[in-house]
Formats: sequence, C-alpha cells, structure tokens
Amino acid sequence: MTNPMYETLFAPLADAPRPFLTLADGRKISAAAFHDLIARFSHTLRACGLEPGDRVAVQASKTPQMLALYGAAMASGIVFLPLNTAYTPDELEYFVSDCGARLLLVDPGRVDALAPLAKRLGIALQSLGPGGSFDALAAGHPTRITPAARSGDDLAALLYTSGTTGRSKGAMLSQNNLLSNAETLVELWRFTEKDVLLHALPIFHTHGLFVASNVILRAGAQMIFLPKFDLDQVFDLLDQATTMMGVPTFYTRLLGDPRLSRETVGHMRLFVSGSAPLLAETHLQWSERTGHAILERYGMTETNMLTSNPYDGARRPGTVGFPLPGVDLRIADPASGTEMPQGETGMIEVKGPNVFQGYWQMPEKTAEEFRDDGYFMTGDLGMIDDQGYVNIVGRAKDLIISGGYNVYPKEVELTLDDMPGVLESAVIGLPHPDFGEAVVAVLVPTGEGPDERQILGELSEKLARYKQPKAFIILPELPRNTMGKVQKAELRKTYKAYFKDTAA
Ligand code: MCA
Ligand code: AMP
Repeated sequence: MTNPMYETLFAPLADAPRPFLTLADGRKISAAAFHDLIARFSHTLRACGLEPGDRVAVQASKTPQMLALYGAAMASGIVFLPLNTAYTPDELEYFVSDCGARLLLVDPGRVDALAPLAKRLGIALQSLGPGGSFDALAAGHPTRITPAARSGDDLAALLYTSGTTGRSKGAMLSQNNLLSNAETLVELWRFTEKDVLLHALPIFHTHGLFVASNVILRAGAQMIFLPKFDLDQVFDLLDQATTMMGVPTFYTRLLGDPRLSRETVGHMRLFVSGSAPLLAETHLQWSERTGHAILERYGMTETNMLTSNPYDGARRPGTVGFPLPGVDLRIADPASGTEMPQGETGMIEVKGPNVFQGYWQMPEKTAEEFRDDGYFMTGDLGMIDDQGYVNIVGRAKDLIISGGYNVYPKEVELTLDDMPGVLESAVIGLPHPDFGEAVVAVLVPTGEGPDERQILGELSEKLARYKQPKAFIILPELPRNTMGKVQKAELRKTYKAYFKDTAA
C-alpha cells in the first residue's frame, strides 16, 4: 500500500452512496460526499504550501469539516495535530510553536483573537467549518485525489500530553500505531458495516478520534455525530444507534436521567467506557437499569488502547479486562523494571505495534519512559487478578482525570503560586459525582490572603476551564513529611467527602 491510513480508512468512502454521518439536526452526509470533502481539503492543504511530513494544527469545533480535515491530512501525508477547544491562546501558543506547524486552523469566530499569535509565530491562519476561509478555498478544488506516498512507520498524528513535571510532550503516532489498534478493536468489539455509533465525544483526543472514529471508518459503519455530549440530543437519537462510546461521566449523567430504561436502550449492542475509571457501582447500576454490561477498556494517548474487557464472557466491574491481542503487558517493579508475580501491584508496562514512536524532539524524555528491553512505562499502577483481568489500582504519576480530561497538578500549582496572596499551593483531585474527580486547590495565603474571584479571573486567561479548580481550601500550612514533601494523600483523605452528594 502506498498510504495505509488513507487506503484502509478513507478510500473506501469514495463514491459509496451509503450514509456515513447523521448530524444533530438529522441531516445525513453520505460516505461519497464526505470523501469529496476530504479530497477538496487535501488539495487545499497542498495549495497552502504544506508538504508530506509538515504539521497542521487545528483547534476547532466538532464538525464534519474537522473530521474531513483529519482524512485530508492522512491523504496528503500531513501530520495532524488536534487541540482541545478549551485551551487558552497562551496554551495554544506552546503547542503550535513546539511542533512547528505550518498552518493553524480555527473556528471562524476565533480568527481575530488568534491573528496576533499566528503573526508572531509566522504561521498561516485559516478558519475551518461553515463560513470558514479554508472551506471557501476548498470549494474550487477537485473531488479526486492521488494520495501522498506514506509508509506505516511515517507519522500520522501528534497529540500533546502534559507531564508530571516540565513541558507538555507531543506523542508521535505513526500510521501503523493507529491502524493496528483500529483493526484489533473492530474485531474484538465485533464492529460491522451495520453499526451506527452514537458519537458524542470530542475529536481532539484519542478516545473520540482514534478509538471511536477510526473503528467506524475501518468497519465501514456510520456515526451519529453530535457536537458534544448533550442528554436531550442523546435521548433523541439513541434509538437510531447500535453502539456508544463514552467516558464515565456520560454513564453517570445518563443514569441520573429518568428517561434511561431497558426500553430506551433495548436495541443497543454495545456500550464502551474508558479514559477514566468507571466505578464498579456505576457498572452495576447500569446493568440493573438497562440489562447491559458496560465494556470497560484502558488506554493512553501514547499507546492507544491497551486492554479491554471481553465481548463474550464476563465484563468484570472495576477491571479493565485483558491485554489486547498483540499487546504485551507486564506488571513490573517501578524501580527495577523486574516483572512481579501475578497478584502483586506494580507499574503497568507495555509493548506492541500500538505504542508510539517517542516524544516530538525530546529524545531524553522518550528514553526516560522506556525500559532497555523496549517496554513503555505507563505511570499507572496495576495488578493482574487470578483470572487474568487487569485492575488499575492507582497512579505513579501526579495526575487528576476530570470528566475524562487529564489535569496535571504541577501546571495548576505553578500558575497559582505566581498569584498575589498565594504563598504556596497543592492541587489535588477529589471524588466528584459528575466528573469522577474534580480539581481542588489547597492554598496557603500570604498576609491578606487570596481573593478567589480574582484568582479565577486570572486563571481563565492562562488555563483551560476544565483545569481550573472547582473549589479552594485555605489552610495555614500544607501537611509535609519529614523530608518536607507535601502529603497530598493526607489532603485527599481529609477532604474525600468534599463533593459528596453535591450536584455537578
Ligand atoms: C467541562 N467542564 C469541565 C469538564 N468539561 N470541568 C471539569 N472537567 C471536565 N471534563 C467545565 C465547563 O467548562 C463548565 O464550566 C462546567 O465544567 C460544566 O460544563 P458542562 O456543560 O457540564 O460540561 P460539558 O460540556 O457537558 O462537558 C462534560 C463532558 C466533557 C461531557 C464530560 O468534559 C467531555 O466530553 N469529556 C470527555 C473527555 C474525553 O474525550 N477524554 C478522552 C481523552 P463553567 O460552566 O464554569 O464555564 S483520551 C484518553 O483519556 C485516553 C487515551 C483514553 O483511554 O481514552
Ligand atoms: P491520556 O493521557 O489522556 O491518554 O490518559 C491516559 C490515562 O487515563 C491512563 O494512563 C490512565 O491513567 C487513564 N485511563 C484510561 N482509561 C482508563 C480506565 N478505563 N480506567 C482507569 N484509568 C484509565
């Protein structure tokens, strides 16, 4: 194959009259029409001066155009860099300049705000979606393409992940990394051309883009493509779907709605959950209410999917199932990397065709996260039970997962520590009924003490909304051990019931 991603996922759409996307308003886009858009966008990327290997960065709403841009980037051999729409211009600037993107695409309404940044970085700026300048350029291009020659080892995408310390890192994902995972999941989860996926996840992260969309493309299936997770829209359109993928917050929100019943989901084939731990309690409530056992799986940006509960056989609540075919997974001593006996807890380490190529222009960071024998250290602590199911029991990394989004406390603490009235801070995740974990800042004030409203105002300039604390706790000092290290576990224990029974 001259371009495996394009040929496997996108070429089969060409000229196919079958429906591919159903939008929130019921409008349908056929596979053929979607492929026409991919072709036009691919010509437009080239006309904008991008060549195979160049990066295109996109921070835009979830539209068919955004998904078509992904297909166009693959067809043209251009590395796709999707960015969370919640990122502030400050956050955006780092990603765009670090990867050396040649073109930044944003929503039409954001062009004015981002023009100075694009000018400063010397990068072309266009708008994408209805009324967008990129779309207008595309209209003049043909609907046939010759894809750029690419091998399976060539880069397909860069996805930035934050780190416990230091700068965010761009995970380099090759065509084979993505394709191998899509092929495995289609087979394991039995996707066929008869499936209709209710797609309410964002498409700037692995879950919505590489798990959900790639699986549907590979299976030749279709999607109900919603701009975001909205309970009314989900209930309106659910009867047209056969499957849904979501983060645990989707399932707790659906459970909180009286419309959820055996009847409303009677025709569904499969519910998949991932990105954050699904409480066993949620799994059980869902089974009781709907008769469906949610299939929980586990993955990472750097690796795509790693484990899954079985399609046939017991889906065990509180576990993430078995390693995927082709994935080697071991539990190792975090310090030495020695494999631990079954039943003991250690670092989850993995190897396989899905594991990324390394961090963009950070060879030392890449080396730090791999063992000498090629296993990647996930930073998750796990145990394999006597029936082979992987249990995630904690994290070696200081990370909060709020509603499926990762928040690195260090980044929030560094921002807070610079604010007037704050002597120091500790940012922790506390159990939250809607988001699973919520970001909370424990602050030690200087003399007058911080003004929470002022802090939130300043934070909104610097950090995406989902990273901003949902609550502040003021303490005269932070608990520390004899070495002077802040005892976050103690803070989490003291305040574990902070959000108990509070509404979202
Ligand atoms: C929105 N807000 C949040 C979050 N989302 N705050 C904390 N955590 C969040 N996840 C803010 C909003 O800005 C708003 O702030 C307030 O919280 C409530 O907004 P609401 O309308 O309720 O939020 P929403 O728009 O309904 O979003 C909640 C959501 C969404 C549907 C759970 O966050 C979501 O789609 N999450 C999925 C993330 C995901 O796809 N992760 C996969 C990563 P205010 O009102 O104050 O302005 S990939 C991954 O993790 C790996 C690879 C894997 O295994 O999949
Ligand atoms: P990301 O950096 O967004 O790729 O997030 C990856 C992290 O999400 C993993 O390292 C895990 O800590 C977490 N994660 C993903 N799926 C699950 C799951 N099913 N259960 C628990 N944690 C999960």
